[in-house]
Amino acid sequence: MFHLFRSLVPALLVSPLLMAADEGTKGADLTKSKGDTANSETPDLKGWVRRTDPAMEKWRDNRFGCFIHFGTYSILGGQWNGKEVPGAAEWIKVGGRIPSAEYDKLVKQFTLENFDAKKWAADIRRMGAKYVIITTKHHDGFCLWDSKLTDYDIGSSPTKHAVLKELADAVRAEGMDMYFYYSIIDWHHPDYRAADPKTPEDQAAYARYLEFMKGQLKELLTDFGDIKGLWFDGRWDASYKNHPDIGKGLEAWLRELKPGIVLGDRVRAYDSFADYNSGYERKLPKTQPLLDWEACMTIPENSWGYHKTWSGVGRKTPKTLLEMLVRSAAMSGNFVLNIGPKGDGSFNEKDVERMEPIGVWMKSNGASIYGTEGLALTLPAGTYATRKDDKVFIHAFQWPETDKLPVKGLPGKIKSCTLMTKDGAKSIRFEGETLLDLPLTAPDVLDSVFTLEIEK
Ligand code: H79
Repeated sequence: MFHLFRSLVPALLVSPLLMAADEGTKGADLTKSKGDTANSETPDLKGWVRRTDPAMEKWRDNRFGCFIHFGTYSILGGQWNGKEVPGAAEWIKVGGRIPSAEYDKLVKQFTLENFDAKKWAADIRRMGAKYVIITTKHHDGFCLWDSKLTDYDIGSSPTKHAVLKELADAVRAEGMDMYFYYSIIDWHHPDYRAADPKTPEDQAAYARYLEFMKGQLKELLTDFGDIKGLWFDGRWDASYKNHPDIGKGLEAWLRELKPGIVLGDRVRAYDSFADYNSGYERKLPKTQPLLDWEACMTIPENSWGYHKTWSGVGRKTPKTLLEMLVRSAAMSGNFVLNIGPKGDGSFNEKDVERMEPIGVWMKSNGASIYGTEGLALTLPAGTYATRKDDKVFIHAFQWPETDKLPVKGLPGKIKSCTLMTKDGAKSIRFEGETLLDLPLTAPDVLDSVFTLEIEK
């Protein structure tokens, strides 16, 4: 069923009807967007050098981030003319073949009567995330801040809220780091080109677009306080991908503008990595990559923006999402969970139902995630290991079927072992590398964590 859906959607997108429907996207050939694919799982690091400065160490220590997809598409919630549009809700302009004249009217409906940046930040902090990445501009080109370089922005909407400014301040007030997502693709800007520009006119237009983009990025890094990094998207169009010097030049310019900035490798054109591999979209690596990496994950199968109904494959459970976070930490990577707030500015209850239990777990077990790295042990299925200093954390998503748990390959002898329960950490007996006399049932319905202190 799902595979059928997947093969149908691109077919729908190459329809000549779509091409004819939208005059406003001349330069941006919407059918050409193939999406990003992870760059690695290859031992070829392409000259990548591991950063060890404090900004990058902080990025690593954070381990858990929250992505927010928010824009005028959030008003539609995946529906157009009363019908669910197949595909991701933030792609609805394409999937629903909505003409620009219609789509652009959404700006006037962006009232955000229920937006509260402090509540967003507090809820995200309670989930246990240490950093937030928000879509400042997605492929549709709508800007979530009042940019001097375009009127296709929140400044033209009825809302009083300065969403980015309010959110960046609230996120920092909650002790989290603020990151900005920015799409290189722009379905709205007349100078954007998806195809490799060949004529002098197209080349001049695309050069103007790149300057526009730099101007916008400068606003984003200047007017919103300390922004820790940028998360680029949309590097796959030929105009960008075929000219790796553009990305490299942009990156050098950004590093000069903001020393210490953390940049995912989507700023580059697949030819090499920036600070980390950000290509793991809706998937995790199979084995631990050799370089820093981050996975980003949706709750529905494939929608980042708010989706009212989503009749495709169901939404992931808190346990599935938490297991992805733990598996990421166990492979020394970061995990970013996406939420899609509603057009009125309130959170989607379906997202909150997942954020809350993850937050409860993180509150008791955060030490087994933050600042940890992966550790390759021989463990039963559904069991993973992270480590920090002299502590090893064993995560049991699947509770052992006997009262013993063998833990093979520890870096030293076990000095002590505890198991986190509702009444706090309980001491666990062990012999050599085997944990003994385990309770009959898992103390935590999501992930029960053993903390092993290892002799140095
Ligand atoms: O912002 C999120 C996505 O919208 C963006 N990257 C993440 C972080 C992204 N852009 N493109 N892609 C992901 C991959 C392309 C998917 C597509 Fe489709 C398949 C475009 C057309 C067919 C999914 C299904 C989106 C629309 C229909």
